[in-house]
Amino acid sequence: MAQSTTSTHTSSKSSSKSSSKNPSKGASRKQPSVEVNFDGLIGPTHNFAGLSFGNIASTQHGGSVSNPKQAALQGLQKMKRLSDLGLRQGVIPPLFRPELSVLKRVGFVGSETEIISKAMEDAPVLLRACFSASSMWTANAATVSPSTDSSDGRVHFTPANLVSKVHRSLEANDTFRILKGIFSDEKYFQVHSPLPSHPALGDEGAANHTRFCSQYSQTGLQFFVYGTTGREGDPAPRRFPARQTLDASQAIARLHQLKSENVVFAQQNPEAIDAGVFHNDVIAVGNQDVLFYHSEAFLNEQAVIEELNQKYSKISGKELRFVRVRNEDVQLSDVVRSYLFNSQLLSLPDGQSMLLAPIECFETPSVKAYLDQIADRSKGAISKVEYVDLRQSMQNGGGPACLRLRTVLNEDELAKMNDGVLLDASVYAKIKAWVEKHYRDRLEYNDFKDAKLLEEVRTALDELTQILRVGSIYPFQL
Ligand code: SUG
Repeated sequence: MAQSTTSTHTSSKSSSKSSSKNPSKGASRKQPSVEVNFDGLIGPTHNFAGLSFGNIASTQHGGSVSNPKQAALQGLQKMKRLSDLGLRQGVIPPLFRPELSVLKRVGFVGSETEIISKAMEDAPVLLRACFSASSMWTANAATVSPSTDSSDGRVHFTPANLVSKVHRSLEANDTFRILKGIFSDEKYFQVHSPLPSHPALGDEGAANHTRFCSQYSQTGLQFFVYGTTGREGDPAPRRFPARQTLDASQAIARLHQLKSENVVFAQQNPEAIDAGVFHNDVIAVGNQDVLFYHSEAFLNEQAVIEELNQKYSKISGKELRFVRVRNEDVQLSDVVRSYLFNSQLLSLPDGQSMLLAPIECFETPSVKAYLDQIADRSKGAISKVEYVDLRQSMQNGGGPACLRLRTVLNEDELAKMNDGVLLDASVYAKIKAWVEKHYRDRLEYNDFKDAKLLEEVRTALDELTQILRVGSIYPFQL
């Protein structure tokens, strides 16, 4: 299926040890940095619950039978592909689901099976929310700023509060703990608390954040895209909710100690949100000096592009490359159907840039026609395309880019993080065997009351913490 192929290299875990104990700005700047994609491993309760109003795929597939095993293997295969391409790949373990503590907090009592049966009758939406495996979409886990950009020379993480959807809001505190566990050395990393849980500070993480740079180890320009200012009279979508606010984006930039000259805030086009573009990463993707985007992505497109250009050239002395797809070439409805812009834009070790696109792009004629000519159309900014089958995640509105959290790290930082979560051939083989052993190949709503399911999940996740060497991270292990 690959439109073009690349020679493969196997990535290996970082073996370098820290040469500098002081992550001063100067020291970090001189070191080579790499982008590490941390993908969310798809959890054993992956199901189609129709929980995300405004996300068309989620609504369309609500109530269908899911295949958690296939979902996890599809996601894992994508991680393996990146690793084989010579890129650094990490794994974020799934959160434990069902999150029964929420059902207890809203008054359900009794044994686990009693709580679930009662919730099935009285609070089916909440029950579905508690079973959701939505932490797989780690582009929404946090916003990350590399040490080169932050005044204190540390890597900053802010877990997203995800207040817009109840099932997603249940992720924030656990994500905080997991990130804290992986990036625990406070000399190098700061994991902030999620922003306060209120729609006025609605934050969806890296799905609305892009960083431009000439090389990963250079200072970058951080681009925050929000859905609404929240102020009356300002442009806002009418049909579907805007999930990210300007106040939230500004708060992240402040927490991460970014300089105002290195930051651009832009509003998403409300009409795009109303067409099903619930995050900016459904309509734009950037990497290094390239922004690949659709003409309907931003309100005040011209002003946004000018500000990006101006700030980027001040930082780097170079120009950004914009690859703009017009509505005449690919209509907004095809953007949403195919998830063209939810592709991963990757810098390969040989210097080429590759778009890793969902297979649905291959199957959407206007998009396929565009991608067949991508090297010419982008004037070489995007060299080639490869397609990946992530249908299980895609049916819930999550493409390749949703499944990964990009983190730029230098050698010291790689050495200081918990490297058990970095993918190599051995970790890959262990996770694959683990999925094949523990996961079901069909799951639907009625299965939630099966007491065996909970036991299966506990046994599986307990084993996973040993494979990834993350210690006891789940409530049932404490
Ligand atoms: O938040 N879907 C997720 C998809 C997240 C995609 N992420 C990015 N674009 N970065 C969401 O809407 C659907 C769950 C369900 O309906 O069962 C869901 O949560």
